[in-house]
Amino acid sequence: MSTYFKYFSLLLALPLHAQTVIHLDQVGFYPTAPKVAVLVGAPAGRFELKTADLTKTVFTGELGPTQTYALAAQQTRVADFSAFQGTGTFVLTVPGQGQSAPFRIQPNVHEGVAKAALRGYYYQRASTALLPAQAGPWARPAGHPDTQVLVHPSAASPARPAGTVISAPRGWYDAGDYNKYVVNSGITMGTLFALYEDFPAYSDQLQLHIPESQNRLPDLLDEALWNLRWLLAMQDPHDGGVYHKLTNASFAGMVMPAAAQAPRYVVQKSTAATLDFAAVTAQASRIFRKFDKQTPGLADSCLRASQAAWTWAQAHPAVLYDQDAMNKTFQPAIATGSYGDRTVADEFIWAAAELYATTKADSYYTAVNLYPDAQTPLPDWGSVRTLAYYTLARLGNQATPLAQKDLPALRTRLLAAADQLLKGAAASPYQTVMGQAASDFQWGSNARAANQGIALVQAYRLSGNRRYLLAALGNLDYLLGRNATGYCFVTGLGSHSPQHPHHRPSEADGLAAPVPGLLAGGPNPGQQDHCTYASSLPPLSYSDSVCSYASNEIAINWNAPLVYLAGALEALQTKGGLVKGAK
Ligand code: 9MR
Ligand code: 9MR
Repeated sequence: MSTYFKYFSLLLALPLHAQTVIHLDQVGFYPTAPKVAVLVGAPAGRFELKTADLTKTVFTGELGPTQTYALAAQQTRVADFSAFQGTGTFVLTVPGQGQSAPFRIQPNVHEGVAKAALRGYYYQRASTALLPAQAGPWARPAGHPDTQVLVHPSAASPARPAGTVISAPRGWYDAGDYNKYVVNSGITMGTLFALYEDFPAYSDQLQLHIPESQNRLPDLLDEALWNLRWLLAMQDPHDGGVYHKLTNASFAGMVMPAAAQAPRYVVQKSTAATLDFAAVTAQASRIFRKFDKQTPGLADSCLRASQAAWTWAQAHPAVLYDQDAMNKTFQPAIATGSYGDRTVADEFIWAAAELYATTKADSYYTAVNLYPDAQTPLPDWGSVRTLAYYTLARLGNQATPLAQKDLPALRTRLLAAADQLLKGAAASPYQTVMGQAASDFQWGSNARAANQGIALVQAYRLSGNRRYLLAALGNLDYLLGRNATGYCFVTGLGSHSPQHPHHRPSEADGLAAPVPGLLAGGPNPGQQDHCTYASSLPPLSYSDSVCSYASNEIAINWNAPLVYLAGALEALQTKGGLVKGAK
């Protein structure tokens, strides 16, 4: 098709009023939860909620006063239909402005989001074919067996000189690329395991329709096990240290996994990777302990691996991963993602806390200063301290007396952090915690929104105060469409979602629809990819193009907090009054 013709037919395909004028959670709403949509540039007037066939108006209201969202240079108005508590499929119409695509109001409305986002990991599996029975049209041959991985010269040790062949199959591809990074796997697994531990009953019943669905392990743990088995192979059994990543020397082309056959290496061990490994394997040990019959010996081997990693890290407390420096000394040069964390005090805190929670040995609790200052940084791949706090807070009276002494202060700290997030949110143009500060918009901003949501869920769990839960829901609404771009940022969900993520399989598989259940990185004014963007304003700096790895890649550490947030809201919907007297 000529470009001109493509453009012309696109114009014809556009409805008179583009749907994205009405920015709302395109998946839907819980019956007794707040329900708002945001309109950009609309005059004062009425809005109507109609049945999907447009025959019946079930609710009418007045648009709110105009507000200025300075960061996006938008004039906004809110359509608030919280008072409507019926269930079904509806559209929101604003006479003269347009109408939304159909969305649902019902209990369990975000169940499909939690499941799709978890199934996203299945599609990221390395070393296995995806079969049509589970993967549908996205079935594909196996790629990256990773049974013949070379020890890179940077990783050489007496027992494993450069060129030694090791086997480290399975795991999830990190993102749009095909490499496997321990640091980023750390926060990813930590977040998924946190969902499991915070909401075990909910997690146990999740059916994901993955190859292991018929076995006697919860599907969430089956999926996590795919990555855990790989992680365990990233530890050098001779000394307990953990390789920073398993990678190609440079990024593969935009090809399917099976076509990407360049040599694979494990590179230098690092303190950050080793501590993240220690934290995750400690978590895994206590979670899989319950499933000793299904996974014999796993809990024990995870704990041994964790302790060996911890010992290595204590002996090597500052081995940072500096790819540029490494490339000056060793060949081949490595050009893939670096995850080069420069401070590991937080990784020490996280590993110590997880080992403490698993063993209840006070020696781990006192091994490092768990509370070095008053901060509660929002988790990301390079900042994992607050993951420790979530774990310690969860222990409650399961903690030893030593740790229990600190729990009141920890509770105060986590609530204060959540209060900080809440500030100004309710009165803001989009009524969301996310997006009030320009600093919210960085590489992977959507994960920031989801991690804010987790912080708010944690505060709700500690206080029972519904305000926190509603703000967490607001951030989920943000991710699903109530944001300045009007995109539902999860592939395959909603009515206006990313079509061209920077994701090799989605680009190379010849299907129009991208692989489903993947969260795009989101608005990022850094625009490090130098692609074409419609705007450089922080909340609008998003480009749904395969070129845009800085705003439109997907990544395992971004999907995980989405899984947590959607899962937690589903698990809490009746307790938090999102659904009252559910039928
Ligand atoms: O595809 C790569 C993506 O996974 C990374 O996040 C990104 C930043 O490290 O880099 C991408 O690879 C690009 C490379 O950095 C520069 N040349 C173009 C590559 C993408 O097509
Ligand atoms: O998420 C990472 C982001 O914080 C960094 O700024 C960016 C550049 O180093 O890299 C991101 O991680 C990418 C990784 O390096 C390679 N796989 C894709 C990841 C997501 O873009």
